[in-house]
Amino acid sequence: MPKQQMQLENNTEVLEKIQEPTRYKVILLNDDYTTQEFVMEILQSIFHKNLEESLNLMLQIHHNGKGVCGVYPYDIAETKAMQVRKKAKENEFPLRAILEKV
Ligand code: TYC
Repeated sequence: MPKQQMQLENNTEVLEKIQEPTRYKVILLNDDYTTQEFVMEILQSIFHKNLEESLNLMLQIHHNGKGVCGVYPYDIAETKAMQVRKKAKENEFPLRAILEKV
């Protein structure tokens, strides 16, 4: 194999090895039944937003239909989405959380 080509392949290999793991957006979807207070409580307790951030994000979701609550490695994103679903179920709200690849 010509030296240049080998060099190129080696660099490609190195570049692949140092890629950061894919991260995932946790997205909350709007609905007509979950209360605004409950969504704010979710944003504060699970996504560590302060009062102002949680109000702004909740209103953004309310008006635009969906909103990004945070970006995390897969396991953390999935855990947070599950925590949202569990709390929503316990409180009998239809609030939905989905993941989307960054
Ligand atoms: N639209 C809801 C209401 O007016 C509030 C809401 C906001 C629900 C964000 C879900 O992800 C959501 N009660």
